[in-house]
Amino acid sequence: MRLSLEQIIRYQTEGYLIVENVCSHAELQPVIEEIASEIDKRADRLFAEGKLAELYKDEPFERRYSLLHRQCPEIGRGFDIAGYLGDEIFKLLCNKNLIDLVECLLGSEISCNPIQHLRAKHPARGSADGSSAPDYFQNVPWHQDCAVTSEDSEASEIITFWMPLVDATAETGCMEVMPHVFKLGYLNHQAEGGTMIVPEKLPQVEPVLAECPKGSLVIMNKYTPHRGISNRSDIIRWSIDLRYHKTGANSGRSFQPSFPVRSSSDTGSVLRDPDVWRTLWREAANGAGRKIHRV
Ligand SMILES: O=C(O)CCC(=O)C(=O)O
Ligand SMILES: [Fe+2]
Repeated sequence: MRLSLEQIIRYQTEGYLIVENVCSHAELQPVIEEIASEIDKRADRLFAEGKLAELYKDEPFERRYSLLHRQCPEIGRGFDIAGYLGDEIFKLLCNKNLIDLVECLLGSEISCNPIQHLRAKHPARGSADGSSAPDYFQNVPWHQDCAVTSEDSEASEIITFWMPLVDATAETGCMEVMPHVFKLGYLNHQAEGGTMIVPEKLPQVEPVLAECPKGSLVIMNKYTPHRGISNRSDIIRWSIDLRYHKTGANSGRSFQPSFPVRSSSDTGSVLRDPDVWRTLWREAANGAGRKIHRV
């Protein structure tokens, strides 16, 4: 799969692009099953510890985790890509269709950036009991992804690929983006309220709703302001956000592992073994707790 010249021009002009049908539902299914089995493991452990009264085993992927999380927010502790390091998510990081698109924007020497997340945006309606995550975690405020990279990566092009595991719509809580604004470069951020552009610096630009069906992608420049809107549906808005940069460029997270996913000059350098990837993350664990915001 390739981006057309028109798509490349649109991305380079507007600072974001929605690309449909990148991964089939069949390709995403093993990733979903791996996440579901991680949830199952966590739930069984918390149940055995007496922290969960109900396991909701028959509830679907789109609902079960919220019901468990409402009973016991501890189920979400460390629940992220680097928190479970599964084979199927590793395969997705290296997915051919996805990397073909990355290649259209970055060329053929590509590394997977360690800034990568699995997000479960819970239905807003169920969270009134106050036991859920703070609002800014659920509805990510206006920010540029550059704000969570170190300053020495300013020269690096680090591109975000955001992929929902359910249809991301205005109702389920898709993203909103500000087109063209990346041209302003870095805007100051504050950590209070969740990493966000300082209110006085927020551009007065009409945002665009970035609705994105399951299997499709939102691609963003690291200076494109974006935010997540509230999930008004009754399902979880599951999504995965990944970033890629040119191999050799500063990743903005030098204390976490980047690894080559494509190379035309040295195909042997491409990391294909998830065990090696897991080892890299385990070795990086002592970097945990480092400052990841800039101002
Ligand atoms: O998933 C969201 O709502 C926000 C995600 C985001 O900010 C990102 O992927 O960079
Ligand atoms: Fe972001």
